[in-house]
Amino acid sequence: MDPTVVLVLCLSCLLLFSLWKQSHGRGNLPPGPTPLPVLGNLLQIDFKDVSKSLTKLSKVYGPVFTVYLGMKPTVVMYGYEAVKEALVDLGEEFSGRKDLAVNQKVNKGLGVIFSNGKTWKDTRRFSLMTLRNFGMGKRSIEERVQEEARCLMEELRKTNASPCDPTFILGAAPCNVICSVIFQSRFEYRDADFLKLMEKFNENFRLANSRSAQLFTMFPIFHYFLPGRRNKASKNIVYIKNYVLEKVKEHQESLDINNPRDFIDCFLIKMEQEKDNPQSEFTIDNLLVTVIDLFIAGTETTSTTLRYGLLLLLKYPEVTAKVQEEIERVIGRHRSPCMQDRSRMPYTDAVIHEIQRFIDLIPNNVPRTTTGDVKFRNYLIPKGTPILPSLTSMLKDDKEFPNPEEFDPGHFLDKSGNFKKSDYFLPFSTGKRACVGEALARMELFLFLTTILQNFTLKPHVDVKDLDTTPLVSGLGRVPRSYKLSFIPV
Ligand code: LZ1
Repeated sequence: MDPTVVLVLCLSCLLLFSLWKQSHGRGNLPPGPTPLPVLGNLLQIDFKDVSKSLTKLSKVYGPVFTVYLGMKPTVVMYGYEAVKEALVDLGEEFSGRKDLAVNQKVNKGLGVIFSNGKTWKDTRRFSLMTLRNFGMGKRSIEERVQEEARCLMEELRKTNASPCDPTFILGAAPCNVICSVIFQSRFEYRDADFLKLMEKFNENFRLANSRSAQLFTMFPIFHYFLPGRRNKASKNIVYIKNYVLEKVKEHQESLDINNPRDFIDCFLIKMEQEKDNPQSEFTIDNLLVTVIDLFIAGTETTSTTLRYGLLLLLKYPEVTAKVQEEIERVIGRHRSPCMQDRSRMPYTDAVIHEIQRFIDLIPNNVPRTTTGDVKFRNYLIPKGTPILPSLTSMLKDDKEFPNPEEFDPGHFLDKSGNFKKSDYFLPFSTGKRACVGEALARMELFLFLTTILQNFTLKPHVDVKDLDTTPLVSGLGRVPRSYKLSFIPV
């Protein structure tokens, strides 16, 4: 048969099949724009800013709607009520994780970010406990962050007040905190192993956050045509796994069950305790994936928030001056900031909340799925349906935060200048999948930013009005445009 005829026949079948699948809408899904065959609602979504497109759609279809990203329906929760009802009130039903296509081969369902079911539950509980400082030995997590903050300050001093792009150094500090928590000790910023490790993670982040990665997520079939990028990402993970495995072996040789030094020691002790349980989730394989997950979650996110935060502090020097005044008054110049200081620093606390609210780092959450068929409001959402709980919809809510597109620490202050909490402040999401690293991230943001502002004045290199604080939006996360600044010693 003529190959053209075969092709046309195949395409027609595919089209009919996708039409059939859509019209036989499994379950009773929420309303939404009519999907095209194969493409779904692709034409209604701007991939430079998915969350803005979802905002527009929510104005037409309400707080719960369905969009077809490709052939598959995804249910969007938009606004505080819908997100809370799903992620908290129906926490268990909405606690599934949708595997990002890039990861399937690599993590084999292990770890804490992309796992599900019992593996996820046991690994999550263990990671939360360990990161909360239960059993991580003598050195607290706070001390580790303070140590890193001091090294960061020394490194910034070495720039001699000359203009620099802060991306590398603000990436190295959070990465090193994770190293300190996992491997016991931090690295020198020029350490070859450390640089190699960072480079591998950075490259994978770029691959995962790219436009083509989003395309792959929607149309996994493209993987078979364009395997190059995925292989590159897998290679990087293999390198990291081998590195971590070497470290694990060193830890096994020097392990003292009564004195765990770090996350790996705690995990090895847990393995030992559960060695007679054939169902135990605590295996070397799971340790390797969990460690990688802590790096994935803990490095780029905190680093981007710090870099975006400094850009905002450059843009609003009057805000920065007030923070510095508060630091001077509460901490002074001669000791390192500590977490106890935060409760006496409402303005600084408000500024950090406002940075996180304004930048809206992960606008559509990390995609979830339903763990079973769920009745939600008047709809029936089938098991395994991808769910996007919009974090933008809460962080940019115009009743909770008047003028939500403006950077204004007043969003978190009452009339007398006390810190004002908001239920809508959920940059770490909420419910059973809420960020495991929230406490650690907030500690780093507070200690790093106060240490920097205690020791340096920030000087921009263009006119303040030319600093562009709108994001370069891409896939999962929002990234600021690049900029230069000088750190002038106080
Ligand atoms: C995550 C992040 C990024 C991707 C997946 C999980 N947790 C940041 N925190």
